[in-house]
Amino acid sequence: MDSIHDKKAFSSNANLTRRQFARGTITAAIGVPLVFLPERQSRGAFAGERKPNFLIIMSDQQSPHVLGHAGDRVVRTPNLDRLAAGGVRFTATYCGSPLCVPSRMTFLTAQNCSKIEVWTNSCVLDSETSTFPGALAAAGYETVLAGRMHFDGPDQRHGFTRRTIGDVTQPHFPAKGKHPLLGSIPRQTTGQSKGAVETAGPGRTSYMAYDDAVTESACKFLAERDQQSTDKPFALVVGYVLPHCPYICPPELFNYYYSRVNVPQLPAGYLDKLHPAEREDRQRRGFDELNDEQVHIARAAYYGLVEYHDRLCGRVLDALKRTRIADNTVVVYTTDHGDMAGEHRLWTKSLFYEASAGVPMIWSWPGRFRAGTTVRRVTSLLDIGPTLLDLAGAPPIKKVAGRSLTGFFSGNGDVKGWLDETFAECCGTPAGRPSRMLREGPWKIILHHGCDKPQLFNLAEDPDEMNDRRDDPSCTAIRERLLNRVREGWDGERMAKKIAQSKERRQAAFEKARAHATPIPDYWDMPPDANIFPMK
Ligand SMILES: [Ca+2]
Repeated sequence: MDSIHDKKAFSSNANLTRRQFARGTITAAIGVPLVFLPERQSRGAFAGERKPNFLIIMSDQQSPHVLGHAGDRVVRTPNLDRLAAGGVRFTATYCGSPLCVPSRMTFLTAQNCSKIEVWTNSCVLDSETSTFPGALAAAGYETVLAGRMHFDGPDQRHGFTRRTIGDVTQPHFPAKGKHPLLGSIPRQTTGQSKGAVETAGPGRTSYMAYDDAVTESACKFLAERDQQSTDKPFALVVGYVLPHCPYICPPELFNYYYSRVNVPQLPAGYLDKLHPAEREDRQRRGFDELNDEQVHIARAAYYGLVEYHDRLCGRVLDALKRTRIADNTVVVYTTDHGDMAGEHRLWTKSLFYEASAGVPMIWSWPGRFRAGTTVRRVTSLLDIGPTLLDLAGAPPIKKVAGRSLTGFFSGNGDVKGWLDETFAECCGTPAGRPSRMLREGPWKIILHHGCDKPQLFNLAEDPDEMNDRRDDPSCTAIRERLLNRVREGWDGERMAKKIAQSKERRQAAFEKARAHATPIPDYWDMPPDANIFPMK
């Protein structure tokens, strides 16, 4: 590990004065001057002579728990661990919705689902809504998308000035029949029910082929950018589809993890005490019908996919390191939402448990951001856009829910007066109920439309969220206060109506597009033989 990024190097410097830090006069053992910036939280706090480039890696369905630096002792993620050790890691970051399209559109716009009216994978983001790629482009950035963003509808850019490779998701995805990218692998392996777990194990899928191609495309962009003499900064988003299910991974990785992963078990009586909305959801998705061996196989495959993904991230990070622009490039790693991956004996997403609604978030700018910092404050994927605009010294997008994180990147890694609060919304499964989550301090409250009582967890006392306090008499006051807060400005009935309307509109649009054989823009061509399953 590079000693400048070593946590120990910082702890041994803990007694140095603020003035010494601010002057940047301390020299690390390897002779590289450490640059410490004074604590500033204003716009453009890190603005220098040159605007920084941005490399944002966004995976799909990466559990915030299944990462070496998050404490998982089984998974091998050396590349992301190295990025975290050299940067600022956030441990309480949430997505705006634990489902692909709404999460990504809230990420791009820094606005909550109800504000942009995107709650499901059939809701289309209005092209007139401001996005951070659009705002960066207006500020002089080349905004480039290498890979997936799961845009629905005809606008496949939303502020990106170009795409280096098409998307893996077809905007005109057929409503029924075979998955266009998975050959003979059942379509439900990409879904959110027990079918995603029943077909799992060693093999290869087009999702791996896609991420290989995305990696190549991103590395090529960085190498080409290194050769160009231009002052125009870039913001490159590398959009991966892994470790999204199918829970199918290469045999060598599957075998490695099959002999190492555990099979989570539920405490006795747990299912009897479930909140009615969760009982309904579990029954509909059929997760409790899965046996231990099915859980074991899918978990091993998920771990294998995470390692496969980490290797690809390593290739992109190494490609950046080889360039002359690395020292002026901010790197961000995150995902659109997590995966329960067997925790609570649940799978995939559309749940507000930490493994599904929580996301990893790492920020790195060697020599500028304080390395080895862990931030435990409550933050959101919606904060990424405002932070990038702040670092770019660009005008912020007005009236957004996201907040700039730049104050966390220097000083002691804390921001005085930061409000530990974030909201998320969901209606992500067929026949799912509209629901809204509020995380406030140690508390998480989940309001399910049509149910009398919310779910309530205290994450400080119960980090695994096994003890719903909805009926706990000692929590009456906090429950009522949070219930009022989570109800504020939110209408589950209206949300359900709008979602139904969006489905009808989407169906009509797709029928029209198919009838006219409209070419699909920005779509990736799958190579032959991309799917092999099962595989020895
Ligand atoms: Ca997703």
